[in-house]
Amino acid sequence: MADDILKQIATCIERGKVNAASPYPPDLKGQDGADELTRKAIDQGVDPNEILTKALMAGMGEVGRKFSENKVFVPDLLMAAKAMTAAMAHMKPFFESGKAKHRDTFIVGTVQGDLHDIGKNLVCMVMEGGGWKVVDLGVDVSTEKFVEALSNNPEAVIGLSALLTTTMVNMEKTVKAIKEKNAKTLVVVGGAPLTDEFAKKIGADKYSADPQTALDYLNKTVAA
Ligand code: B1M
Repeated sequence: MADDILKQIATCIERGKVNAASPYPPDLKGQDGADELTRKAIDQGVDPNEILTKALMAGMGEVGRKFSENKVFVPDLLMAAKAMTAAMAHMKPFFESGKAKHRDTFIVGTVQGDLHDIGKNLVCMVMEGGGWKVVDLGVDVSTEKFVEALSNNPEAVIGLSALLTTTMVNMEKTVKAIKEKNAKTLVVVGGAPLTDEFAKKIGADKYSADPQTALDYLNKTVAA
């Protein structure tokens, strides 16, 4: 039962079926989309972590794989992202359910040249759920913008996200500028093409493969 709905959601993400009202893709016209099915799954008591990994991320992984094989194209990725965003709106209260008092400020953004924000938005939800005050600078964030945000919140920690091999290199300049501003500011980096080795090489304090690792690291490292 749970597996069925998870598969249906994954298909909606992969095919970019946002909601029942959406006419795209034509062969799914009139059927429930990622929006309604995610709501239904939550109402049926399916574990939100399973919805995230087995449906949302699985569907996104599939569309990404097909994109690599030239079987789908940028507009398909955009529709998949729209469907994922609609589904994630239902997940927000779950991730925020552990909301506690604000521990500290977490400034986060996707680095310059990079427009991918779904992973970064998940990081925001998990950090907020962990009691952090999140300052989300959005996508395509310049080094100067990160440094300016740090000037306004000198005690904050910083999170940088990148999804492209061509933009992960922009992280190095940003980490350097942050550390020049304040050598003690913690910088966590994440995103699909990154590695632990890369994070060390550019002087970041932590590579985090997923949002929970970032939260656990910061909770442990920054005194409450
Ligand atoms: Co693009 N894209 N994309 N894309 N896209 C990828 C990343 C790609 C791998 C697809 C592929 O080829 N298979 C490829 C990158 C190749 C590379 O560099 N190695 C790619 C490309 C090439 C491009 C364009 C260049 C395509 C073009 O125009 N020809 C273009 C670039 C635009 C730009 O940024 N300047 C482009 C555009 C887009 C869209 C705008 C259409 C859309 C993004 C919409 C949006 O984000 N609002 C899009 C999408 C959807 C994807 C895929 C399919 C999905 C990304 C995603 O949201 N994943 C992606 C292929 C894939 O990943 N399978 C792909 C789900 C998300 C939950 O995972 O973001 O990895 P992820 O986040 C994870 C972790 O990485 C981690 O936590 C999250 C949860 O576990 N994490 C952090 C992320 N940031 C973190 C920060 C942290 C900690 C953890 O601490 C601070």
